[in-house]
Amino acid sequence: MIALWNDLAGHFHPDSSLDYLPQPQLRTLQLQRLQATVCRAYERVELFRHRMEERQLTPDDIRTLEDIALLPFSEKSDLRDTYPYGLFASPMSEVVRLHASSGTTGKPIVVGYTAQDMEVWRQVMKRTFVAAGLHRGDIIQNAFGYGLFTGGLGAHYGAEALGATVIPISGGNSERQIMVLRDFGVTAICATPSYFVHLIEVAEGLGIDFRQLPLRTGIFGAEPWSEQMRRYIEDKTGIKAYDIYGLSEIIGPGVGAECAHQNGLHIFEDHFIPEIVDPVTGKPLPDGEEGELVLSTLSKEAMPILRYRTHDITSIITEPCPCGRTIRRINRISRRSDDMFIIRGVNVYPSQVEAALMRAERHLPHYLIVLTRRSGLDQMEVQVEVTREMLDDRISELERLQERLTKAIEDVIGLRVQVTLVEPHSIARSEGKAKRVIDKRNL
Ligand code: DLL
Repeated sequence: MIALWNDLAGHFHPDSSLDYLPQPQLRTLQLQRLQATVCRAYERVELFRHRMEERQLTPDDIRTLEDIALLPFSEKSDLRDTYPYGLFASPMSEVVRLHASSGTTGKPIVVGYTAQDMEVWRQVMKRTFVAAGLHRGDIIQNAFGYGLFTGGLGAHYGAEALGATVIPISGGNSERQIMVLRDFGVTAICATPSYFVHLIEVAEGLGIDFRQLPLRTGIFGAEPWSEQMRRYIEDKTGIKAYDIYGLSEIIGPGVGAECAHQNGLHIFEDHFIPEIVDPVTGKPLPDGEEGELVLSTLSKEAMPILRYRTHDITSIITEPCPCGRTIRRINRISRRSDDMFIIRGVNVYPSQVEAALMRAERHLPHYLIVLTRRSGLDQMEVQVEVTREMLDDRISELERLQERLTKAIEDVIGLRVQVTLVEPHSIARSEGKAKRVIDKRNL
């Protein structure tokens, strides 16, 4: 079986033609790779072998793609419990790269890559850039953080594979970012959407208009952002803003990406199998239904992952994309199942609040949700930054704005919450993933 693995692994196509493989061929390739991955995980990773044995499964039971549903799930806690290298299927002598993701609690999770995994990563990131219309000759400012976070180096290697010029600026130092954007003839930028919104503001402060620059494409991901936020970015800057998706456990960025139609993210299905399951029962849901995304890797050597519960909520789009890519799409990930908080019995997701706010007032992208508890009752406050010009408005206009935002949120979540208008720049900006919720209820 390992021989089959090596044989398959040796035949990665170095271009993006795999995006257009006829479906039957794609499914055959997926099945071969799934079978090889299951073998590798079973033979080399104790946790997967043990879980399969518990279900009296052997790799030979995976005969069709549908049989994937027989396999056990894996979770972030599995990576924590086996920290640091317990899920590795390759000896350290073959692992050429490590990344880690800190998460919110406790130990980080550690992920590893062989040289072959690095090549796959380069290729899926190259395909990500191609899908967004980038090519050799583009000058890409890579403002994803470099380091243990997968965003910076993942995008870097993909940009090089594309043959573009990459500027490895990483996140932060915003004024220098704007200088580089202006002076280096940058045509595309990679960043978290929240950091790019911050850069728009810094540029405005410096009197620089993005529309006057060669910049035409933004590659944004690593955190949820709404369609309204995309519109804000595109309107303000005249660029096209593309959504890209990925997670460290699976490879980093490069799991899925939008094409020119900006209508869902194509999953690189020759390397990853997406499933949608009910977040509570774990039962597979039919295509088109919303649920939790579960991903399996098909070609990872160092850390093959079977049926990983991402906690990201989305659905599979079944209609073919007008771009002609045969790899299927998922809808934008607007929320995570574990993002949800409950206020007075109502389930609320931060992304609902963002969408409501920006629908009501499209030029106020800086907000923060603060949860507190008063006399045993949960309270939710939404702080929204107003612009300098608004500060000159009459009080009554600010009151009207506040009421409009309150109503917009109420319409979406069904609860009247406190909306507080706050001064420009009073909400902390992030260089990476934005923190949208501060929960003070258990302090
Ligand atoms: O955020 C990898 C990445 C880097 C993706 C750069 C895109 C661009 P992690 O730090 O492990 O990896 O975080 C993964 O971030 O499970 C989602 O909850 C969230 N996420 C990533 N991309 C998106 C997106 C990187 N486009 C977690 N929309 C994932 C919404 C996203 N959420």
